[in-house]
Formats: sequence, structure tokens, C-alpha cells
Amino acid sequence: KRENKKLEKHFLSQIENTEKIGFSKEEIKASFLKKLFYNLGRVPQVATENDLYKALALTVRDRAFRQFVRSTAEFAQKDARAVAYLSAEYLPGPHLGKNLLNLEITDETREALKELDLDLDEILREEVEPGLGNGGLGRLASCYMDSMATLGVPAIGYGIRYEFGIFNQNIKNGWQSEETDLWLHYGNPWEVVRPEIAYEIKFGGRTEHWVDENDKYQVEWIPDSELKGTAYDTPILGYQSNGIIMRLWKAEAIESFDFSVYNVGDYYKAVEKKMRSENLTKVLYPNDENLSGKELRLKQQYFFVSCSLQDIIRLQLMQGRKLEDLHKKFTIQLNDTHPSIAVAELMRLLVDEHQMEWVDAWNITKNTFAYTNHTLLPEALERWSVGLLGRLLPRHLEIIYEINNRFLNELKERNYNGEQMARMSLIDESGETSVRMAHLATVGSYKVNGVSALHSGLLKKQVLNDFADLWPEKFTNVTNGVDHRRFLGVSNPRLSELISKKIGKHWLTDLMQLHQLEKFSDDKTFQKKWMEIKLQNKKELAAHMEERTGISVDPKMLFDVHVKRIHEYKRQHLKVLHILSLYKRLKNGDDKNIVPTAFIFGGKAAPGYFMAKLIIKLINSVGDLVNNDEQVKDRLKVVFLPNFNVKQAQVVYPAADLSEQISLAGKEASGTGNMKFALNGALTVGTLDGANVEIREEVGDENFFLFGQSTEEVQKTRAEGYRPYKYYEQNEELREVLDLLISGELSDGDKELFRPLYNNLLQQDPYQLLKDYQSYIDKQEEIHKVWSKPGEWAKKSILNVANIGKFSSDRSIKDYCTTIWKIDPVRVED
Ligand code: B1N
Repeated sequence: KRENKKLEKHFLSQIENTEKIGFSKEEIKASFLKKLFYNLGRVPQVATENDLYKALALTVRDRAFRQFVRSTAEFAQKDARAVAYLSAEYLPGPHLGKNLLNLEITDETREALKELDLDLDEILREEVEPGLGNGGLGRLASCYMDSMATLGVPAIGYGIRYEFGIFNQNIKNGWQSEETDLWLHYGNPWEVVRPEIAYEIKFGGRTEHWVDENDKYQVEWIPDSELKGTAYDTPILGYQSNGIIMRLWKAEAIESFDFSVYNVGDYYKAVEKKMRSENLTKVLYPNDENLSGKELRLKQQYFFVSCSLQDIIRLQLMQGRKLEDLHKKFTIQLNDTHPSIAVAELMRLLVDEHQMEWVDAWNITKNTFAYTNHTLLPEALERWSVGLLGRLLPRHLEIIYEINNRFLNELKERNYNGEQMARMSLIDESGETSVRMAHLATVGSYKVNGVSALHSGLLKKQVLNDFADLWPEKFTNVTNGVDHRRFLGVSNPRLSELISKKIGKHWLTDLMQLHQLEKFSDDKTFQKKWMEIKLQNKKELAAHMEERTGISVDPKMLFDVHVKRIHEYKRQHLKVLHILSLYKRLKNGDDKNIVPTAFIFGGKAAPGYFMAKLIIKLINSVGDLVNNDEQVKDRLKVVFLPNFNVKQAQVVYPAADLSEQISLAGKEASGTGNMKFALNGALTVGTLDGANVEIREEVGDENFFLFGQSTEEVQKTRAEGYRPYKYYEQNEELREVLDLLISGELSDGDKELFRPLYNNLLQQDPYQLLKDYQSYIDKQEEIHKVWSKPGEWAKKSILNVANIGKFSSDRSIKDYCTTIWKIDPVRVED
């Protein structure tokens, strides 16, 4: 007992003698123990892993909020123009490691924990990441939040606080199965709820129009249901200074209980209303570039847009500014069309709620929004049927028709013909009457941009061609970029350290500094260190994969990696055809130019996307065949790493030798994985698609493995009447590989399992795999030859990193600031 008393006294003295929220080892240690004791009611001896993680997260969050408060004060004092970034998706990844880097306290924290017999890396592994997005688009939003924070762009990121994010992927018998994501299950130490920041949101009902006593036209929306959105704030730190807020909205009932019903005594009915309201932000739609067309999705979009716009208006008025000046103090970036109902909602708020004249309101609106398009795929372009939209948002449908009428009149004045006007109309009358959200976003914005040079060009030439002719100055490009502080600084500490030793740490805020590495590309000792680090990273990935899949991989193999969402246009199955061709050759005793290779796949398929799920099954079936074949298993390995997310990505990119970017040219708007791979020294095998084009320009064509048709050739092939069967007939190896799919060899004798894929490739092949096949196989042979010359490979790898500076999201954000937002960053120095 006396011992215990002593322990307790010692403990309390440790946590009570330092109050300062400082950055030294001692201060971090004291804060950590204090959080553990007072926030979690634990002493280290009995704390669970999760307690330890949370105590550390809270310790770091205090420091993060300090930065944020300081930045906000500075922005307010300068009355700075700000960006509101509207995105239905965010994929921030684990916060803890990133915030330690930003605060530059990783080492101090590691030491502090060590003195308590705790291991930082173990604690970092405890974090469950917020999976509030599908893939590239959501991750891009988070990279931009980081760069805006670092550069000091006054910004706020608005989105949805999904209770269940993107599903967890399991592989069962080779098939994907989906499991609910429970990211909030253990609590979320990074967010702060702001119950007083809440807005009412209406749905359904009807509108009433009349002229009031002052001869002013009035409209009232009489909804049939209402709920409210409450703000949850997460600080997003910049590097070394500054911090901004990601504000996510959660749906709730306006009153927890419907008292009128409660009084009658029907308790359950009263609670039902609350549950129905909360449903709205329950779950993220897991469809990447494919419409679900579901009512709930439209409700989610309108819900978060309306909350955000009401919040922006509150901020504008709170600072004593006029509503008429909204577009001078705010610019609102629409991350694809998902938030594009904002154009109609801002009009409604200004005209109906704030009594502004239509013309004035429209002038503000079209000078406030800017729209980023992220895809040209027809199946991903959002349309909402007029029936559904009118039922859910009757006033907004009226407003959209009014915007459209005025727009079409303008076209008429410019002598546009009926056909042109029908093409450009916000309303599509060709099938089920629907609203074209990309047209609404384009008409309602002052700038429209694509996400790579190629994509922005195609956007002007194809999907928004008529609009680009009408308003050429409205269209621009901002090539995507990635948060190199996360995807090199945090995730590849070994390479970061080597780079910093050679050229200093300045690359963390200026990625162009990597150019200085160029002069070491021929240096043999440097090459050796470089490849040694890659090998260490590969060992870590190999251990990670073995733990997850039971498949062991020799880290000395070439790591050939294809990770991204599973989609036919991304052509994971082209990679499979290559693997099967190698398998066939090895079985035939032909092993020249085949180096031992591990093929690593990762990515989620939309739960309703049959072909994508079949591709996952195929990859695993090929894995079963190859990995268990005595003759080839030391030469080829195939691994499907389940549940690819930001956390796993941070282990995968640093360990990759070869980056697969093999989409059909013209289909991938940009890609951002391509940048993360190259940043970590992987060489790319890729088509001239998306940002691949610009990556190749930067790193040099001799350091990039190009194959396949260009966009123009793809279009020509299609126009001439593509017949994939011809390639099947003419190319013997291709024929054998394809026939393997339906031989039963991959599927326990079941010849039907992969027939849908087989038939699709032979009959339609919309993504022209067969046409690009031989060029791909040839390029892979060349790759294996280069891999056999370690010095040559190392040099190319170094040159990739040295020339990747352009693809930092800092550069992208600076581009947005100068070409679109007209904002000067306000960096807050310590
Ligand atoms: O956005 C990324 C690009 O790098 C990728 O090339 C592009 O495919 C991706 C509907 C999307 N485009 N569209 C989506 C996501 C969710 C959804 O519900 C569409 N994702 C992209 C960043 O620019």
C-alpha cells in the first residue's frame, strides 16, 4: 500500500510540475502523462494501446490547435480573402505521424515515450484512419488541405462526417467482401464538436409565390421535413506553422424528441424521427466514377452544401462585411460536381432569404464559385432526374430552370441554333428529363479547370466543348500534386534522411530542391545507399504482406506494383495478361529476360461493380496458380494486398520498384499515385494518359517506360471500328493467355467463371487491352533487362526523384492561388 502511495505521489509530481504546452521532450512527456491521467483516467501500467494512442493524440492536438488559433487570428486581422473548399470526400490518412512531422517533434516524442518504456511506432499503428473518400479525388482534397495550411492560404475545408466511411475490404476465397468501417468506434481524438454551429436544412414540400405590398416578388419554400447539421472541426496543420480547419457536418434531428408525439405517448415514433435524420450522414457511397443515382446521395450533397454556404454567409456577416461583397472575400472551390447544387442554393439564400435582386445575386454567385472537373467518363458525369430533384428540392429546381432560361436567352441573342442550345442546356431532354450538373457548375462558375494538361485539353475539346468556345477565358488547367511531406517525409523516413543529409531539409517546403540530387545520380556509393534503402523498405512491405496474406515474397525480387481503385479503364487485367504470359513462358522453359518479380496489387472495387470484383478474383486465382507452382514460384509471385488505404499506401509506395500506370489513354484524368511512386524512386511503366504525360516530360523519356496508343490513336482505333478478335487471331501468345482464362486451370476446372471477362475482351474490349497488349509485353521485356543492370536502374530511380518537384501539391495550390483564386498566402511565422 505504501508502495502504491509512493508511486501515485511520484506520478502526480511528474504531471503537475510542467504546465507549458511546449515542444521539448520533458514537456511532451508531462502533457502525455497528464492526458492519460485526466482525460482517460489511466496510469501507464494499466493503459491499453488505445489509451496510449489517444493520450498522445490529445497531447499533439493541443499543440495543433495552438497553431490553428494563431493562424485564424492572423487571417481575421488581415481581413484576408479566403477559400472555402467544398468536397464530398476527404482521405486525410492517419493524423498523428503527420502532425508530429509538422510540429517537428517526432524525435522528441519518440524519446519521451522511450523513457516511459513505450514505442512510438507501435502507438502510430493504433490509429484508424478516417476513410471519408473513395480514392484519388478524396485524397487530393486532403493533400490540398495540407498545402493550403503550409503555405498560409486562408482556407476552410467543408465536407460530410460520414459515420461509416469507405468499407473495409476482406478477401474471402479470392473474392472481395465488404465490412462496415467503424472508424469512430474507439472515439476520434482529433475532432471537436461545435454544437452552437448548426444550421437547419429543409427537404421536400412545395413553394409559394406572391407579390408583396412593396411590389417585390416573394417566394417561400414550405418543406415537409427539416433537420440540422452540426459542425465537427478537425485541425489540419501545415509544416512548421499555420493550421486550418476541416469542418465536417453531421446530420441530426432538430429536436431529439418530437414532443407532440411524445405527449401522446408514442415514444418509439418520436425516436424514429431522430433516427431518420441521422441516417443522412451514415454512410459514404462507395462508387468511384459511377453514378448511384440514389435519393440519399442527393440529400447528402445538398445537406453539406447548404450547411457550408450558411456558415460562409455567417462568417461574412460576423466580420462586419456586406453580403454584396461575398465574392470579394470568399471564393468557393467545387471539388467536382458533387457539391454543384451550391450554385442554386446560394441563389436561393441570397434571393429568397436575404431579399437580394436576382441580377445582383447572380453576379455574386458566378463570381464566387470555381469548378474542378475530375473525370470525362460518361458514366461518372452527374445527372439528377428532374422528378427526383423537384420532389426533394422544389425551390432549387425552379431556380435551375430560371438560370437556364436566362442562359439560353443569352445564347439565342448570340444566334445559337436549336441543336446547339439543346446540347448546352442545363436540362437534358433526350431521355428521362434530367439536370446536367457539370453544365450547372460551368455556367455558375468564374473558372473551370481540369486536373492535368491532357485532361484539361480534352475537357475543352469534348465534354465542355461548346462552353469552352463560348467562354474560352473561363477554362484553365491545374495539374494535380501530392503532399510530399506525407508521402516522402512521413512514410519514407530512410530516404528522407538520406536526401536531407545530401541537400539539407529545404525540400520539405520546396520540392524543386530535389534537383540537387541530379548530380549524384552517377555516384556509385550514393546509388548503393539509395538501393539499400529501397531494399529495407521492401523487407518491411514483404513482412507486412506476409502477415496479411500468408504469402512470402523475396525482397530482392523486382516489386512491380499496381495499386488504385479497381476499374476496367485502369486495366488491372492487362497486368494479369502480362503475368500469365510470363507464366506460360516459364512453363515452356523459356526464361530469358525474365527476372524474379513480385506482382503486387491493391485496391477496392465498388460493391455493385461485377467486372471489377471478377478482376479481383482473377488476380487471386492467378496468385494461387503461380505462387504454388514449384517450377515458377521462385520466379514469380502474385500478391493482392487487401484493404488498400492511406495507411497501407504509406508502406507500399516506398517499397515499389515499378509503378504501373497503364490506363487507356484519355481515360485517367490525372492520377496521383503515379506521382507518389516516382517521388519514392519507382520507375513508371505507363501510357500517355493523365499526368503521366507531364511526369515523363519532367523525368525524361529515357527514365520512363512508355507503351501503348496515344489518345488520338485510341480515338482513331474506335472510329475505324475496333475489332479485338483480330488481335486474338493474329497473336499466338495472346491467344494462349486469353484461352487460359476459360481453360479451368485458374478455377478448379470451372470454365465459366472468367468467361464474362473473356467474352468482354474478345467482343467489345472497350478499353482496348488487346490492341495495346504487344506493346506492353515488349516494354516489360525492356524493363526486365534494365533491372538486370543495377547501376542503370539506380540512376534512373534517382533521376525520377530529382525531377519530381513539380508534383508537390504546394505547386498545385500556388497555381490555384494565382490563376484562379487571386489569393496571396499569409504565412504566419513563429
Ligand atoms: O480524381 C483524381 C484523379 O487523379 C483521377 O484521375 C480521377 O479518376 C479521380 C465520383 C469520383 N474522378 N472522379 C472521381 C470520385 C467519387 C465519386 O463518387 C467520381 N474520382 C476521380 C483527382 O483529381
